[in-house]
Amino acid sequence: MRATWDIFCNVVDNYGDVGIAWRLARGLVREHGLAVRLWVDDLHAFQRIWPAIATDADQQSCEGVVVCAWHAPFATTEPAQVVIEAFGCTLPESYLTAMSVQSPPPVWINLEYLSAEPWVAEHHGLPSPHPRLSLTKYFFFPGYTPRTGGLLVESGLDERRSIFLDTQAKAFWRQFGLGTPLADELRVSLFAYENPALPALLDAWAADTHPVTCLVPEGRIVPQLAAWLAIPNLQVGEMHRRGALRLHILPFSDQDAYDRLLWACNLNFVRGEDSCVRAQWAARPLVWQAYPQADEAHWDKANALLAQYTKGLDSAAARAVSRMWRHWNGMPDADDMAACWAAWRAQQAAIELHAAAWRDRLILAGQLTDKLVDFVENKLECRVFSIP
Ligand code: TRH
Repeated sequence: MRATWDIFCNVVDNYGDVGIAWRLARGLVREHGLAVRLWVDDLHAFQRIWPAIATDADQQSCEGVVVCAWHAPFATTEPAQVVIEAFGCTLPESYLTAMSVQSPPPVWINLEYLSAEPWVAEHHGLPSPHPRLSLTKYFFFPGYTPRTGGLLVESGLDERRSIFLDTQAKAFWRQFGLGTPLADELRVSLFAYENPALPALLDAWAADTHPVTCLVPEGRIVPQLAAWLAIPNLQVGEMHRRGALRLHILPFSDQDAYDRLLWACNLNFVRGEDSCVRAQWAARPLVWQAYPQADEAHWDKANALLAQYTKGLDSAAARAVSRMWRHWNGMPDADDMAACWAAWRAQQAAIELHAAAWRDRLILAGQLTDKLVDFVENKLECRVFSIP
């Protein structure tokens, strides 16, 4: 019989937590045929990335996943055989107690945030016994190397991307009132947190010697764009020109449609965790804005990914990528944006080639869902053998 899985997701902020939990749940059902329940405490955030989600349903089935509203207090529920606590979200106390009286107890995993920092490989898979209950939680770390939990990616993604680029890109652009890109035009997607570097980037694009079309999914930076354009009340669907720059505000799309935007653009500005990974799978150049953290911990994360990402690039191109990422993340020793953009433009061809090579290298890290299922199956087997 297939094992049952419960995934718990608390939406702290933004869309990354639920975005990752949803991608994982879908993958476990589609590629491993597992019975998955996904508990989410903010169905409104969920609906933004997956509009088929009903915000008022306590339980609904979507893409083969049973989606449950996570309310407090938590109703009495029989735990699944495998419990995934996404990003240390803290399981409901009553559920935890119910886990502890099961025999054998569920396999309990804490799915951690993704980082390219070297310590991740050492911590991946480590156990942590519960201080009171007879339960052990295992830390599962996604990562960029084979010794980590790997990266979320579904089978067939690259084939779908190729088919899209060959046969569907034209229609994709048409939905936004855009034609096929001109030979010298740069199409850029921009998904970002508020960023003091943004006005100078927009200035650089407006002053570019070739057309730059910037596509911005509706979100946190729209007020900054409105201020730069001097247009109060900037709305979805609007397009504005400044010099070489054409700025389009797009509706926030579902996760799969966002992938298509990443595939279609020449350069993607991404943020947080999930969009960053998707941009890497898109095999296009990217500029990553790490989720801002206290004590600038996100700079370590950005530098760690940069160190890996720029391997294999010649020194001028590696420097152009680093300057751009570092400036975009507000690191103090970074150059000014006009110079960063000029350097990036000068190295664009090399950076584009590298993005495709990097995508091929990412595969070596392994598919997170496969690795997680193997890890869990191994624990389930050990558990069976250890029952007296
Ligand atoms: O929304 P985010 O900023 O999420 C962040 C990070 O995950 C961060 O690590 C976490 O600690 C913090 O939240 C609380 O960025 P991220 O991770 O890229 O998630 C965005 C999700 O939204 C991703 O699944 C892609 C999806 N998305 C759409 O579905 N449609 C869209 O139009 C866009 C722009 C994004």
